[in-house]
Amino acid sequence: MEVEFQRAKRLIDKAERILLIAHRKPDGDTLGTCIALHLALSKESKEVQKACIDDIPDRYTYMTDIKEYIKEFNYHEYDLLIVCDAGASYMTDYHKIYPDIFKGEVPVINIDHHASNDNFGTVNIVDHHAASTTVILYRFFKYAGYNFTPQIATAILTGLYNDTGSFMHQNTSPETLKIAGEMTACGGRVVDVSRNLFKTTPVSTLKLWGRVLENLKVNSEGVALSVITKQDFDECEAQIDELSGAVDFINCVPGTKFTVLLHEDDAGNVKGSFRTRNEDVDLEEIAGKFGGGGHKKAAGFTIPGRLEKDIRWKIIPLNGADRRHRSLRSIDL
Ligand SMILES: [Mn+2]
Repeated sequence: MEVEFQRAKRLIDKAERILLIAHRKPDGDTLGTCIALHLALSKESKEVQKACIDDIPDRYTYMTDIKEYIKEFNYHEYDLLIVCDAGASYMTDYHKIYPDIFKGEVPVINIDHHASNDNFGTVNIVDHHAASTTVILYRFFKYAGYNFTPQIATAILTGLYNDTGSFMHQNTSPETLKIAGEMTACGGRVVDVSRNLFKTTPVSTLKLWGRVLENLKVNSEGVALSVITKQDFDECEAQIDELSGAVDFINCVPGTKFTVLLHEDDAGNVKGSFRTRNEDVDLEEIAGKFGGGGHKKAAGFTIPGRLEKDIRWKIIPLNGADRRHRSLRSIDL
């Protein structure tokens, strides 16, 4: 990592105009990384801008300069691009409007922690084991000698909180807690972060999650199942993305093998999300039977079709779906 830090620092020192790029559908980690870099590099007398193809969610407005993101730009006007927390170059979505953006005409620093990262940068500061991209950024700041102001500390905490699920996921380690302590000592605002990331929820989302709880059943095989239909979304006036996190929330019933949340989407699909806390269950294999995939402890699938309540919930595949999908007719959950 030391060599990459050295190369990245050299690119930064040489550059006068720097563009920081967040990934599409921005989260606390990509935004926290961009903001901490923006604040630090501005102090180094660099001209810095931030870009994101999607709107920045309101919940992040407690961070400094959060609204100052541009959507379009001419990348040739910059001497350096820094891509933050993007698991692959296409995750920024900018390849769609600027096909050659990451081909190296303008040097790219790729700072990230996803296992999927394809090292698309001129310099790649990638650590698959880091809990968040802001953890890597913290180490880089130490290397580069940048100060942790209260605003920078809050931005680094935001990435940490976001990617560890407020220090509840498996990736919570002595290092993440140590960094969180140090950032708090530097004036980082823990309460602002936790309140905005985890304790701010619109009525539509609360109603939708109410449906998830109401529909939750544990079947005779020890599977916790809940279901959200298109009608539920309409009645709660909620969007699909408001369901994110709900499956983790209900994956808490003692004695269950695993948890499934099924929902219909706008495009006529049924989507399933699996979670388990059970060491003996391999969800990648189970989701595979539905034509999906993922990891051992978290997996999912998408099938064209709709949900129908019989004695139990069934997935009714669309006519014309392939044999594998049709064979699901017999599988109820
Ligand atoms: Mn991340």
